[in-house]
Amino acid sequence: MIDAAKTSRIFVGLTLLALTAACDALPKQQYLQPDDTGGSAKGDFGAPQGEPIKAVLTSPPHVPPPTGRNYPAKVIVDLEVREVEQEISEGVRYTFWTFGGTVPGSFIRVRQGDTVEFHLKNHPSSKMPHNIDLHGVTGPGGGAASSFTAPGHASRFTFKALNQGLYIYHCATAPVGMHVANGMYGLILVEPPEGMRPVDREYYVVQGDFYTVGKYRERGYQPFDMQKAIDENPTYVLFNGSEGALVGDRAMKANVGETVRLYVGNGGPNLVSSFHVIGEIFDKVQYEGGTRYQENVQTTLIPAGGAAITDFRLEVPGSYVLVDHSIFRAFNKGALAILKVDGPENKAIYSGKEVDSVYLSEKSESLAPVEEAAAAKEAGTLTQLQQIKAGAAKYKGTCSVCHQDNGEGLPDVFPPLAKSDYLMADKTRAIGVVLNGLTGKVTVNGKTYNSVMPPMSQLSDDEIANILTFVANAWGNSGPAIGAAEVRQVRASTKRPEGAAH
Ligand code: HEC
Ligand SMILES: [Cu+2]
Repeated sequence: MIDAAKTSRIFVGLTLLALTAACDALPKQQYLQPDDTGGSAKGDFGAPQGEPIKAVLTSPPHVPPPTGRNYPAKVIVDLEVREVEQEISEGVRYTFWTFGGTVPGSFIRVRQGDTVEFHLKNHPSSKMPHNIDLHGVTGPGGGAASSFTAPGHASRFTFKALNQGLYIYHCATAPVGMHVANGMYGLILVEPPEGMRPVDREYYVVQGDFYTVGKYRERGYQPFDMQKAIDENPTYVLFNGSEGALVGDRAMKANVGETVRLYVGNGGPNLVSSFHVIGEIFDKVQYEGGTRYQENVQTTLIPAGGAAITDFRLEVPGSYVLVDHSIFRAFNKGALAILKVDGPENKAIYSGKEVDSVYLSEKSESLAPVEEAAAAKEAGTLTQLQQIKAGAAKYKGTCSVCHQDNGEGLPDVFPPLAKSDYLMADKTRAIGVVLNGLTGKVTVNGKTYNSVMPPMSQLSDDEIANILTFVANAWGNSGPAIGAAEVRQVRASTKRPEGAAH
């Protein structure tokens, strides 16, 4: 008796036999079409020529210059692993494990066909052994096995960069997830033999997800949280390893009329990125870091351990916001960066209003006042003026979307905070409004509103204290400072509506 499984096995076998026969009949060249960029079979241009070249490595967001070569060379890459304590968010310290002292690690740029002699050093102050797996390497482990390096040691391995493209590299030492989560990734570009299409500016951005024991923006030193990492529940989702990496004074810059290329990676360890630039359309995207490009793309998906090359021309000045369009990550976990474009307006293309404060929130401004207030609080010297300044920075984009920049609100919809009798009458009640929201009829300065203010309890006690101190002393208001302890007390003694943050 022949059962169904057996029949299908025989069928598959026969089909494979037929296919194999067909393949054998094809001439070899048909495997690689004339316009084929080749893959590994075409990437070997023979032995390295000339003197060995030391690779130029750059820290993010900078990209090394083009190799400018038309022959394969021996390229020496010197990369040092360092474990460093740095800021992940204002006032939040985290121990990053890095390739070259930065997250992402140094950008490496070589040409297809180059022979890369890779030197990996691990700084003597490191606590952990590390290695490197480059996705651009052809060979088991991508270099990982040959590059295991204990603290204070160095290792060396060599590979030929056979495939062109943009590749992630990362540490692959156990526990691998933890090494990657601590920032151990970067990009290596293997240029096509003819070089990249020329553009005016190139930048280097890598997304990563981070897991801390404390909540988002909880201050002080924060250790890595293994359980959150296993649960894929990040505290932060960031471009270039820090909330402040690419905003304010550190925003990327360009001018109207220029073409910009972003080499974008996703280090993971867990999330995939819906990479988007608010206010721009990618003219070209080499999706997945590969050879072909797609045109006119709004959002490109970048897998964990993957990359993309996005090119676009800038027609209109202003601030363009890079986000992960899984949008809570942008507004509540930090996945936001800014490209600041200068130049003349072009009203025929865009009428000229600046990007919404909703998108930029406090990111467009310097967060210096917020940091200053936090430092003063820690030192026990916080003044009302410092709270007002910090609160002003946070009010923008948080409360101003409804109550407006001038505190006047909008007639019949949003009550005013400027000279509000309701606000100024009772500060405990005002704290409660921010924490728990407000619904139903409320009378402000003789006018009745019947609308809904959502709870804003996702803000920290410090943030609420500073915002309310600002609000109570702006636009003609004058009142006492409100302390974080008072906010904490109201948080503990009142109940938030269901679904609000704790
Ligand atoms: C999404 C819109 C929105 C946001 C954002 C918002 N509010 Fe409100 N707020 C309202 C509305 C609507 C009311 C009136 C609610 C009602 O009618 O019951 C209100 C009422 C108030 C009141 C009491 C009435 C008054 O005018 O004095 C205060 C105080 C207040 N908000 C402060 C804030 C502060 C501070 C923030 C930022 C942390 C903020 N709000 C953010 C919409 C908003
Ligand atoms: Cu490592």
